[in-house]
Amino acid sequence: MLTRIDHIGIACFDLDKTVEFYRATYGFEVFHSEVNEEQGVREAMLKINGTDDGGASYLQLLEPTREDSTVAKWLAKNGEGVHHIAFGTADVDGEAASIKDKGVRVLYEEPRRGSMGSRITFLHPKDCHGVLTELVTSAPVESPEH
Ligand code: V0V
Ligand code: CO
Repeated sequence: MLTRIDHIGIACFDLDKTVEFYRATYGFEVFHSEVNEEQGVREAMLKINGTDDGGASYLQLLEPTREDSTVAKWLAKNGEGVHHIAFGTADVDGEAASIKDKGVRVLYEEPRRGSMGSRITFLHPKDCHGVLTELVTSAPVESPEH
C-alpha cells in the first residue's frame, strides 16, 4: 500500500538560494541535507507535515553534483521545476514488484539508498503519464539534523 506523498522533488541550479527562497517566502526550514553521490545530487529536505502512518511529507530540493547526473540532464532540457513525485510505503520491494507486474518499468532491480537512509526506486516517466515517480520506504527513525 502507498500511504502518503513522501516528497516532491524539485530540481534547482543553486540549492542554497532555493533553500533561502523557501525559508523567506514560506518559512520552511531545512530538516535534513546530504549529498548522494550515486544519484549525483546535493539535496535538502524541508519537512511540510507529519502523516498518520508515522511518516512525513517533504519538499526535496535537488542540485546536481555532476554534469552527467540525471538531474543535470533534466535541468539542461527543462530548467528548474518539479522533477519527480515520491509515494511512501512500508514495503518498497513489494510495491515495486506488484507495479512491475502491471507493466510499468521499474528502473532498479533492487531499491537503492535514498535520503535519510531510506530505500528508493523509480518508475519510468513514460509509463506514468509523464511523471517520474519514486517509491520510498523511510528508515525507521526520522529525526532532524543538529
Ligand atoms: C526524463 N524524462 C522525464 C524526466 N526525466 N519526464 C518526466 N520527468 C522527469 N524527471 C523524459 C524525457 O523528457 C525523455 O522524453 C525521456 O524521459 C527520456 O529521458 P532522457 O532525457 O533521455 O533521460 P534518460 O532516459 O537517460 O533518463 C530518464 C530516467 C532517469 C527517468 C530514466 O532520469 C532516471 O533514471 N531517473 C531516476 C533517478 C533520478 O532521477 N535521481 C535523481 C533524484 P522524450 O524527450 O523522449 O519525450 S534522487 C532522489 O530523488 C533521492 C536521492 C531521494 O528521493 O532520496
Ligand atoms: Co526523491
